[in-house]
Amino acid sequence: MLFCCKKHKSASKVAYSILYGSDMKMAKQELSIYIDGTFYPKSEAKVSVYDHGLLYGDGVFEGIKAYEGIVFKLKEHIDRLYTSAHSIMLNIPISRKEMIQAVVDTLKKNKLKDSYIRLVVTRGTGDLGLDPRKCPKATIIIITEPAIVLHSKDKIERGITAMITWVKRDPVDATSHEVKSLNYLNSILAKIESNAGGVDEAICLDKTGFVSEGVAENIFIVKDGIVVTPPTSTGALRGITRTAVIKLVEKLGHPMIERNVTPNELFTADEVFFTGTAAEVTPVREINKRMIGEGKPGPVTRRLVEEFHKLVRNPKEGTLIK
Ligand code: PXG
Repeated sequence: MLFCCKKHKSASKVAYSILYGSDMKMAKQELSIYIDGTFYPKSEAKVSVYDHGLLYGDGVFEGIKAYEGIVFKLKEHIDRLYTSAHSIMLNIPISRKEMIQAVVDTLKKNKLKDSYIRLVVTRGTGDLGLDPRKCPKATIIIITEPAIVLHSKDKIERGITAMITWVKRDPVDATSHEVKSLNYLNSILAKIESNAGGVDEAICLDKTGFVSEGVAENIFIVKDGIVVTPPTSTGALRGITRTAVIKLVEKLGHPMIERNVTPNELFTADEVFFTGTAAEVTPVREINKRMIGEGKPGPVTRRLVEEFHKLVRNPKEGTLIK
């Protein structure tokens, strides 16, 4: 028995308020979750305890955001999902086009225009034992929630605090974040350290001591007008926001370089910022108690925050929910 409820059942047990569109109309309706082509009410959306995504972290995922009816870079996220799946030899039983449609359908079903979308493909249900051959078919899950806020508006305006943690980014010959897999313990450990250290975010180095990325964000520095970001060979994810921001930096006329960055370069940068689907462009004002630049978001970062907000609302940069 895979799931515990009947197909296309939409009756709600727990009333859930969805903020829909600009009129903020409250609709008392439980969110629907897509599992393998069927919608389930959130309270009844379940997968088997024998799913290898749960048992072994065997699977891949994407975190995507929709802004005002446009799913930002949906095609790119779907491409990365299938690339990640290819890398771990996981066969996704539907096409990329069908997956895009499934995401749009889930958003429409939930009447969401501004949303955080979590797309998960696990190895599927199988017997105990980690051999993926035990799982005949992958499980596809699409969760769409009203948009999440990682850091408050006030924090973004002031810049956040961060620390370099002892937790090294998993190397590229291990469960590297080059693949967006369900193995996130490396990032979670780093996050636990930043929580314990009383700062907003953690920064991971690679095994050789170069800066890699945050827990779920890529990192950039600005020094003397030049913008630098570490390569993915440090075990960092090729972030979709990272790619978009690299293009924005170039469009704004700043030199943009991808190269190794040392912790010293972080401490002495004029500006540091994170990028990510949830993080968007987040200025960093302090790292390991060292003030970054003037201790507030610098001009390049501020401009990028502004431009990024415009970019995500540009219909050409995403897929329309229609
Ligand atoms: N590095 C890592 C390890 C990530 O997990 C990024 C960088 C930024 O990539 P994108 O493509 O988003 O620019 C990520 C992204 C979540 C969540 O729910 C995680 C991510 C994105 C959205 C939501 O924790 N990770």
